[in-house]
Amino acid sequence: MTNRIVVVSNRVAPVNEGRTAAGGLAVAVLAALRRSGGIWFGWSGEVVAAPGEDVSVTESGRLARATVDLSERDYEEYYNRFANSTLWPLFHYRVDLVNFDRGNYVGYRRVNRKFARRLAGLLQPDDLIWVHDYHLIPLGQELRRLGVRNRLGLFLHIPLPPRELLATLPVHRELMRCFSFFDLVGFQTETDRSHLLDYLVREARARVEEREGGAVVRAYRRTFRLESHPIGIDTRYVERNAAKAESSRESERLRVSLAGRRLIIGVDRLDYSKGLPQRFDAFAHLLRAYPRHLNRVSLMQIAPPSRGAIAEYSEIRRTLETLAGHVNGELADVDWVPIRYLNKSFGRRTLFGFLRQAQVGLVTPLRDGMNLVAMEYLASQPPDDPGVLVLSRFAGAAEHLPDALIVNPYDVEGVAKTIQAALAMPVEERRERWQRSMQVLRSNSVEAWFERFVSRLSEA
Ligand code: ADQ
Repeated sequence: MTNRIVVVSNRVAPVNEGRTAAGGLAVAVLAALRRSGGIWFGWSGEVVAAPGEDVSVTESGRLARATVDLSERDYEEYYNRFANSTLWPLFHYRVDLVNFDRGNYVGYRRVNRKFARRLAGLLQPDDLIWVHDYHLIPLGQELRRLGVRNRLGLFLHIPLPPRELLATLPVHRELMRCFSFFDLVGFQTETDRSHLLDYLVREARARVEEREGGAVVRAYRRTFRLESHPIGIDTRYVERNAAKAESSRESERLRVSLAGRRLIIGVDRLDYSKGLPQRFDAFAHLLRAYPRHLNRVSLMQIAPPSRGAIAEYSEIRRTLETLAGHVNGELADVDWVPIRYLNKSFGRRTLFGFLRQAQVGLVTPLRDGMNLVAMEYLASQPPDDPGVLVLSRFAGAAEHLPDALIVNPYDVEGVAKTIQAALAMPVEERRERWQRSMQVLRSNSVEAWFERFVSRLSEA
């Protein structure tokens, strides 16, 4: 008999969203929960004046969606402040952007405690509980305090920085100890896993035994495992839909507007971790250093705004507007704009159609847990004439996709040169690199990732 799975994440995707709107992760979670039976627990996305103690449960077949609302204060302290203005920049190595305030940490702990209390009431003894991401690192400890003895797993979707950066957080000791209350902690890369191991050995005198598949750690009088489990995408779905989207109205509009010119594409949430100013600089450098590309190549950067309530996010938005304005003002022609900069979202299939048309996919974050767009770009390519992925060495994806052209996003001239190499690459080499990358993506789909983690958790 398989255990029931309880997935816990900050936000719960609507169950009936289906494949069109939901991302790969939501689709994989929903598919797996439908099979095994289970619960998806988390915040409803609603901020209300006085949230009750109740959990709102909607069932659909063997799957239940269980959500709680947040108060204005919880939302601010837990979500906007501690999770997104402290942990997010710190875990992306941006110590300069960290805003730490003890009151916000208290709010973060309070919301984790509330989540634990409400979740505990829904649990059965054999449930496997799988918690996702940096919003909920203390949830394991809070559940254990309530006497929950179930198997508990945590997967961190974002990077985990080196010990010396973690130590800048005034509450690092309390926070890092929280990892020990899970039976299994999963990371996107070996690098992230090694950073936590190093922290635990040096700061908490952990004893570590490396075994096949990961490390068994003894620290804080607990035993737990640290493993790397890179996430994937729904590869077949992307391949199929990118091919279909080729003839969509939106793809046609893009094709007509390009009038035979070549396309470089970037798709990211508007976030300072994604390296967008450096990317615009690199593209401008390409045009200046190789003027034959003037009026021949465009960069289309799609970047829908996110986390608008946080100052650093409005700032990066202003920086990019100014930068795109300068480059376009300097280099545009009557019938051509170098940078098409779009602050909006598109349906997933439409997006795959756009990715398919681009000869170069430019994925150059300064730091990224994995980066699914890199994978979606590859899976969207036409097999007989695939484009080239230019990928930052600081994206987790670089550890798994060595056949991309790997760049240092801080090296503007180097990135420009690599884009030039991508644009000039002969079709045979493009095909070979693409096929090798696709083997990785096909064997590690998001479904395979989900099943692997659950199976490791059930053995933990
Ligand atoms: P994100 O930081 O959100 O995810 P990413 O991995 O690139 O980054 O995923 C973004 C998803 O949103 C992709 O599926 C993409 O197609 C979609 N998307 C982006 N812009 C869009 C637009 N304009 N319109 C429609 N869809 C858009 C976090 C971590 C990553 C990690 C993932 C999964 O920061 O490092 O890869 O979780 O673990």
